[in-house]
Amino acid sequence: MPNPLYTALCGRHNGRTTPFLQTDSGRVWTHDAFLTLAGQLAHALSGLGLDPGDRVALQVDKSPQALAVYAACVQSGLVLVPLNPAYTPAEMDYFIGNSGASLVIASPAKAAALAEVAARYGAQLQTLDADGTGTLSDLAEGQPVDFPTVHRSPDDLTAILYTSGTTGRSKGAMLTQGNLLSNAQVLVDTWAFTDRDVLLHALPIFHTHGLFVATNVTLLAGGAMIFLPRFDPDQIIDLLPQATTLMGVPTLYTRLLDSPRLTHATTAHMRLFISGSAPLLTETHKQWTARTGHRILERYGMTETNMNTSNPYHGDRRPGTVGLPLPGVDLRICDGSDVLPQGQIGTIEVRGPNVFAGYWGMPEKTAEDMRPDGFFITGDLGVQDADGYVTIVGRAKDLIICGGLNIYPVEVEAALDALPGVLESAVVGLPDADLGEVAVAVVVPLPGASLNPGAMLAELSLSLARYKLPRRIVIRDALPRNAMGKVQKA
Ligand code: MLC
Ligand code: AMP
Repeated sequence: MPNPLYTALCGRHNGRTTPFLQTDSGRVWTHDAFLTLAGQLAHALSGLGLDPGDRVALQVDKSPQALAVYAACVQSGLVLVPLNPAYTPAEMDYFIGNSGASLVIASPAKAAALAEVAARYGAQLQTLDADGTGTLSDLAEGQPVDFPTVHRSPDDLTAILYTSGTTGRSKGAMLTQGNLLSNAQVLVDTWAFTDRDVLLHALPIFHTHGLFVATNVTLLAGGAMIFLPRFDPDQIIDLLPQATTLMGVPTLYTRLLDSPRLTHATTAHMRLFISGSAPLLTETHKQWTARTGHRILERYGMTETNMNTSNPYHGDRRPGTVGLPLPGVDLRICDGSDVLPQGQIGTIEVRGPNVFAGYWGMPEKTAEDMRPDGFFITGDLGVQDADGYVTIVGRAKDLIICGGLNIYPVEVEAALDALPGVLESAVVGLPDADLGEVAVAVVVPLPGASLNPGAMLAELSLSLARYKLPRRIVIRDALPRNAMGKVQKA
């Protein structure tokens, strides 16, 4: 049955005994072994009564088995909803309820806390641990290895990825088969990936970067990944001689630069270093070149759009820019509904087969961000030079990107404001050499109230994932406001 994404990424690897995943324990999953597991998982999922189009919420630690759940969902037409293991049960409540997930796959350690949430929404619960064991694996074991691939068209949904809104609750970005496949094809060509590539994979697999960019590109090219549970600079440097490519957020590159072991010699086997998800400082780019002889290739993307621009593989990789619009991507710089002439700063808008199908169950939010002619308003501020290179100069959206993870001030402010004794708060991003930006909160107490930042953070951690917690809480009598009464975060 036609299923363009599964056919392109996986179908042709059946029976291939070439390495696909190598873990840090030394275990190697061949392409065939990976697809066998995915097929068995697809049988297990369909045995649970799941039908094509049903949502599967996946909140587990990174493992080859977790990645195989993704392949199983693609093959069986299920819609994957990958979620950060750092999310608290309170945050999960929203994602499970909003996505209408039929199944929640959780790590065993979280299963008890999530069972109640899953039950509230009528979802089933299965477990999958970092070592690949769990009730889901038990169900998959012994299943037939060939699963009849479910018919899908390019417009059918493959995944919903939640991206917090700058106002209101998180929005589920609906990504179709066509979005993911078109982008993977363009990236394989643009970055010259082949079946000889070995990608060092040290990113989480609940985001576009680690899940789609890294994995889809590798599967499509027929290459392999060294699949690491987390980022450890020393381990990466040990493994560089076995790899050809690395994809990372800027923090990975700055942490690698901190190691004296990063040299021309240790990176000699590498073909390409790619950075994205947050701004790579020109300084980092230059230091990297001086230390290794390699020019980091920076690209720009979003959950809603996959990858939009990239510096060229063969041409001039310009530090401080995110390169040129990818083939098939239309990009323009706008001020409101006016398209600005080249050289002027405005909001970046993009259109193309990479752009998502809208926000799950939120047609009005989709309409706010989508122009009638199909351009998506990214909320990033940029400028394009005469050669077409795009530079991102800021964000129109109130967003902090900390180590490649997004923190939405409005969400943290709402949690702070709900604490006893708090009148109001503002969360701002401050520059940070390691993480790019970190969140700092300025909090105004109610008259007569006395606030304890440590106790406030402990309280916040019950509802918010730890990476969203402000690094510092500063107590002030008032927030600076402009004549309109708007808080002056700058
Ligand atoms: C970890 N912590 C963070 C954090 N990462 N806090 C803020 N921001 C982060 N990014 C916190 C943890 O909660 C923990 O707190 C403490 O720091 C140490 O945790 P850790 O797990 O040891 O951290 P570390 O391994 O150092 O992780 C840092 C990191 C990681 C940079 C390697 O955050 C990471 O892998 N980031 C990549 C995210 C990513 O893939 N983004 C792509 C989005 S897709 P405590 O209190 O518990 O000690 C996208 C589109 C596109 O943007 O264009 O690609
Ligand atoms: P997310 O919502 O997690 O997909 O984050 C997308 C946002 O990350 C974009 O809208 C940009 O603000 C930012 N981003 C991604 N890549 C880059 C980059 N290379 N340079 C600067 N910002 C980036």
